[in-house]
Formats: sequence, C-alpha cells, structure tokens
Amino acid sequence: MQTFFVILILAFGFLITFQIAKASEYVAVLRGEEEARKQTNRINAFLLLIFLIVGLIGVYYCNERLKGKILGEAASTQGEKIDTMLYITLAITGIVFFITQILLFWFAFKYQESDKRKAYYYPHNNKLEIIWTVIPAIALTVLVGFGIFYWFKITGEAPADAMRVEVTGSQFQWEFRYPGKDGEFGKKYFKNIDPGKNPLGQIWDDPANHDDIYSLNEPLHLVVNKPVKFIINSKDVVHDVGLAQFRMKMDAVPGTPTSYWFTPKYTTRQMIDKSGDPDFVFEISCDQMCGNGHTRMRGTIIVETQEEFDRWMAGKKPQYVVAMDAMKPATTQPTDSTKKTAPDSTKLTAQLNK
Ligand SMILES: [Cu+2]
Repeated sequence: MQTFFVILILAFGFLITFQIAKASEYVAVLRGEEEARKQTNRINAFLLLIFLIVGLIGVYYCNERLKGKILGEAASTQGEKIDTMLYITLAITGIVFFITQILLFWFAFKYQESDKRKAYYYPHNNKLEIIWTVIPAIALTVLVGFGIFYWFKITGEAPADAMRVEVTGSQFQWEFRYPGKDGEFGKKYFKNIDPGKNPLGQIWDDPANHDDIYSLNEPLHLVVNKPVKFIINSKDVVHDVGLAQFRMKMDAVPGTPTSYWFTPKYTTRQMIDKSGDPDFVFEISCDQMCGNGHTRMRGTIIVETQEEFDRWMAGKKPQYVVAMDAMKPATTQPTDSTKKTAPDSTKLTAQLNK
C-alpha cells in the first residue's frame, strides 16, 4: 500500500512538472521570449534566496535534533586532543561555511539581471588570487600539521610503563592476548594455528609464550590511567579496531601488525555513573566492511583499577598450559558412555563374554 502511494505521488509530481513546463512554454510564446526569460530569472533569484533561508533553518534544525545524540566526552587523554582538533576544524569550516553560503545566495539574488545596470567586467586580480589561495593553504597546513603530530604520537612509541595487548580480528570475532608476567609476547607462526589448542599459532618453543594469556568471548580488560598499546593483527581480511569512546581507529591488516596507544581516563563504573546508563560498556566495533558477519564483530572493554585487573588476571590460565593439558593422554576413563565410546565398550564386553 505504501509503495503504491509513493508511486502515485511520484507520478503526480512528474505530471505537475510536465504541465508547468508546458504552461511556461505557452507563456513564452504569448509574451515573447525576452519577457519570459526575465520573469524566469526573477523567479530563480527569489528561489535562491528562499533556498538560503530554508537551508540555514535546516542546518539549525538538524543540529537541534541531533544534540546529545553524538558521542559523549572522550574517555582517553589522547581522545580529548582529537576532540579539540575536531572542534577547531568545525569552528573554522563552520564560519567559512556560513560566510560563503550567505554571500553566494545573497549575491545571486541581489545582483540578478536588471535593466538598470550593466555587469562590471572584472576578469583578473593577482592580489585577490594570492589572498584566497594563501589563507586557506595556511589554515589547512596548520590543521593537517596538528593531525600529523597527534597521529605520529598515537602510532609511535608508547610510554615505558604502558601495558600491551594484542588484538586479532578474524571473520567474525576479536581475540585478545595479554603478554603475562614477563611483559613479552611470544612469537607466532600462522601454520601453528589450531582452533582448539593454539588459536593464535603461538610457537611453544619460545619461553615468552609460556605465560601469555589468550582470551576469547569475554571483554578486553584494561587498567584506568595506564597507557595501553594495542598490537593489531588479522587472520583473514582487513578489519578495523574502532574504539569510538576512546577516539581510536586502526585497520587490522593480515600479515602486517599495526598499533596505537592511548590512556583510558575513566573506569567502566565511572562511565556508568557519568552517563547515568546502567548498561554502559566501552565498545570495540569493526570499522571496516569485512564480510556478511561484519556487524557481529562487536567486542567490549572493561576499564578497571589495577587491583581489579590483577585479580581478574590471577584467575586466567596461560594458553600454553591449556594446550599442554589438552595434549596430555587422558588418565581416567569418562564415566558416562557417549556415542563415541559406545562401540569400544560393546567390543570389550563381547571379548569378555568369549
Ligand atoms: Cu571485521
């Protein structure tokens, strides 16, 4: 029914446009081409003025409607700087936007064709050309310069006391690795990947691997006010570790580790209090279209105090231990007979009965 109405409205719109065009053609013939052109010009000039007013009201309305719906305060110290940069850029481009749009549409209205004046021929002015090239060039260079400065900072060397986590994306999940007590990640080799025992392909001969903690299907844990460096990998296609609340974003590229570091400013609990939303969580979103399960790649982060983090970490088993346990031959028989063991036990009873 809705589709029918939409088609009907479109058809009417087409019909009306067609009729107006036809009518103005007749008017042109009746009044003479010259007069018709002048009238069209006047209508266009008036419409441009209306467009300016309606457009500016629209800009204001959109801002009012979306107020409070954009991201809240940045939750990392680096994110604050990025926000400041964004606000400066918005202020500069905003001022330029209003000035240029008002001048553009007002001039089109004010200086429309008139019998009372003749257009002034003004083909070239070097001074003006230089002014309107150099000023925007300087402004943009300063803006881009600040951007590059922060980019190098965020993707550069992390402070010595920074903790490190490894984030690996694959279709369609995030896997995390913590370096354990030695603070070192063990080496990996992709051919070692075994979904059950060695999901990241860790090389067990490397002792740095023996205390590395692997975590899947649970939130990433970070410590408040402690810099953290993300080492980002992908197992298949290009993903992207987007941390909107921390204002961080970096592609996860297979074969080429990428990284950034930041300092979380608030714990999850503080954010719950600040936002008044009891369900608040820090989120990891995949910010790169990576396949049909892309939207399922939502991870969460818990920011907590060092004590809480240590307590949580104490309950974790290194993946090395998990893998070694899995490789040990089973010492006890399973008590319940599953489908797999059933044929063996029947064979055994058959042998005993012989
Ligand atoms: Cu993805």
